Amino acid sequence: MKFNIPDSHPRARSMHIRERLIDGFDNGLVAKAGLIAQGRGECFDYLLGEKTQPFAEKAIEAACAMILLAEHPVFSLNGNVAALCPDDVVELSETAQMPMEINLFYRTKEREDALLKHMVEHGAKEVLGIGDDETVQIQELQSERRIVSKKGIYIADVVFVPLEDGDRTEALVESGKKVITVDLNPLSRTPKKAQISIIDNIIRTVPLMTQRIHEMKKYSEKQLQKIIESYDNKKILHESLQCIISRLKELS
Ligand code: PTJ
Repeated sequence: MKFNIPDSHPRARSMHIRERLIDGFDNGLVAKAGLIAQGRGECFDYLLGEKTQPFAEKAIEAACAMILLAEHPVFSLNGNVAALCPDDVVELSETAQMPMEINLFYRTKEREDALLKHMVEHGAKEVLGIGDDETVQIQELQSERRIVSKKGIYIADVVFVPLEDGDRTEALVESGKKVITVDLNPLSRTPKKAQISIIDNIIRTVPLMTQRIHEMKKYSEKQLQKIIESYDNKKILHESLQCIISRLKELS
């Protein structure tokens, strides 16, 4: 059932975003746990002021440099991200020449089929990890996320894994890959394990990354390298927590 959210509602934007997840769940894209994950994310977004903060901008710049320097960057896509911003995902994947691969924690054939259909409807030309695409298993991992594409995550040197669980991030890092994540919760295990953690809402991050990739394509390899070398993920996580602390102080 569709509910009318008046534009005058002070939380209209957030509620419209929430509706995308609910529609995604009704259409078989989003896992039940995905609705819970969104609620958790919303809470941290409140604390972060619902805007892209300077520490997230720095992480976005480093992430774009890493993707531009990568030989095989891959965008690992789950149900929440596909439901929240499919057009932006397709645009980023094309701009960065970073193929997308569907990789689900709550993996079912029905969800895979629904996600493939959804992404194709939103302009995706190729989606790895499902259908006829050949897959293999990552040894370090127990969950359903261990099944990866031979043309995608398996050979990737850089994997972009927004809204991820800590185990797989750890497994990917252990297998020698560089991991970039997006997570609103700086206390979560994933941002602690990833090499680059963008503490921001995926809805805001993906279009910003496309914009930065366009700009940074003009940079030399040396410039991109320098950006990565001067990036410190621990400092970024520290700054994000400081931001939450000062906002709470201000609000109280
Ligand atoms: O589609 P599947 O089967 O692969 O499952 C996807 C979910 C998200 C359900 C699964 O990966 C999961 O359970 O994830 P977690 O462990 O709940 O972690 C999700 C993280 O994403 C949490 O730390 C949330 O705070 C964060 N998050 C939620 N919504 C957003 C977000 N981060 C950025 N932008 C959001 N919109």
